Amino acid sequence: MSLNDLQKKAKNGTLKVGVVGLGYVGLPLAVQFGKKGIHVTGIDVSPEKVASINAGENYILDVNDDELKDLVRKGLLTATTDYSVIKELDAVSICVPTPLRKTGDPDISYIIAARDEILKYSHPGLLLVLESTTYPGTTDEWIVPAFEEIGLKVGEDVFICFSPERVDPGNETYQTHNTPKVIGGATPNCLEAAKAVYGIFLEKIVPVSSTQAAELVKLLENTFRSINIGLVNELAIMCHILKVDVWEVIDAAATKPFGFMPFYPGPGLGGHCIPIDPIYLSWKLKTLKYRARFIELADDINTAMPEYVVSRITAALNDRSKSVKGSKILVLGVAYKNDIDDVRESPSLDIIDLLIERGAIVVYHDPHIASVRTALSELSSVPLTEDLLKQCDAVAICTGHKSIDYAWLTQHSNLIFDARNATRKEGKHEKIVRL
Ligand code: SAJ
Repeated sequence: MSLNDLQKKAKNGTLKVGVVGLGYVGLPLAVQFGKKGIHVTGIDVSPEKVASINAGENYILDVNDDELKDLVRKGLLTATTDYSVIKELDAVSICVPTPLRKTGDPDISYIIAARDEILKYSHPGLLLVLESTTYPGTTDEWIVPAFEEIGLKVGEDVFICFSPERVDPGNETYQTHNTPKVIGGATPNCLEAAKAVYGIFLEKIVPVSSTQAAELVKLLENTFRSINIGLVNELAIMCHILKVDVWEVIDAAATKPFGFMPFYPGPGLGGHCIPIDPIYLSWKLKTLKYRARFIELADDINTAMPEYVVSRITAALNDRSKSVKGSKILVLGVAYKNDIDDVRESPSLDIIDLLIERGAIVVYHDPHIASVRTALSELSSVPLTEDLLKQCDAVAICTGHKSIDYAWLTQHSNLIFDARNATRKEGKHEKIVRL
């Protein structure tokens, strides 16, 4: 099938699309195609995910339960663990994880595994779009040559692109269909193929000149966040030394209507994007004999924040003639950011272990997370009651969930270390020490 045929199928709605990886990126993407009347097959290694989808049961926050049920009922959305369906598909998007290895190096094994399965069932006319965040060169070095090697000419027989996912879980304003989508093609024809297919549901496509540019766009977006968060985390440390309120300083700076964007200090960097994506970039440059110093410095500062927060909690207890050792400390909030139920890379988990190492009796409460496993403990969320607060020598606010009543918390706590300025409405208070 030629580019022209693919474009025609995209136009007349007879296109058949596949999405590999049915997580917080892949499932919303699949649903967007289905909602436009395109038959979409989800492919995942998890039989549980596949069974859930085929039963019309949703498991992703940003997907509407009834929409998914309706698409499955109409036969527009099906799921399978069997990659051979790709023989029947015109386009496939890869939305698999790209974590770091224990060594701190990029782990693109999920991309390679998906690629190898897709290769088995590839055919002329197939469009392949990699969405997983990865270092510049991944598509050109690991995907394109593999298809050329089996005799499929990229840009003529098959079309290969990179298009970074820009899913912000829980964001009610910007979702998959109305977030501008950057796309870079291995060749101009590849880009045209992806524009035709993604243009079915996307409001805005941002074409760039290469797959490397598209890969780098995403890394810039998240490195920008990591470095600015590192800056304000170091500002918090400097403000403490200067005895200035860092939260007041940032809020006042944020009144500048141009040339400034507020970021806020915290207990460290969590999530599966911001702590990881910049390292993909610095690792790639290291292989090219360049040291990305900004990225490394921000990573040093951000990863040292849990230790810094524990040192501040220790000092606050000490000022009240208490030691961490033997103190009962409530960690309030273990999710990696406010009002979500995700603990991946959460700095709260490091803070729990650092306090345990110093002999504290640690409990946690998080309305969104029933239980957590850290390196040193397995804990369940305890009910947040007046009694509990009375028994705790300190409360460490590590995530500022909106559902908590911070006035009530202040009233009944002995000491609060607030790493998120969640108690801002309480103003200066003898029980509250802030980052
Ligand atoms: N954080 C701070 N201070 C800040 C902002 C964030 O300490 O000023 C911390 C958060 O508490 C969290 C970590 O950084 O632990 C990451 O927070 P995030 O707001 O960047 O949220 P993420 O990790 O969910 O990032 C995602 C990213 N989306 C994609 O990669 C597609 C990111 O690009 C988005 O900008 C971000 O959501 C968003 O804006 O919510």
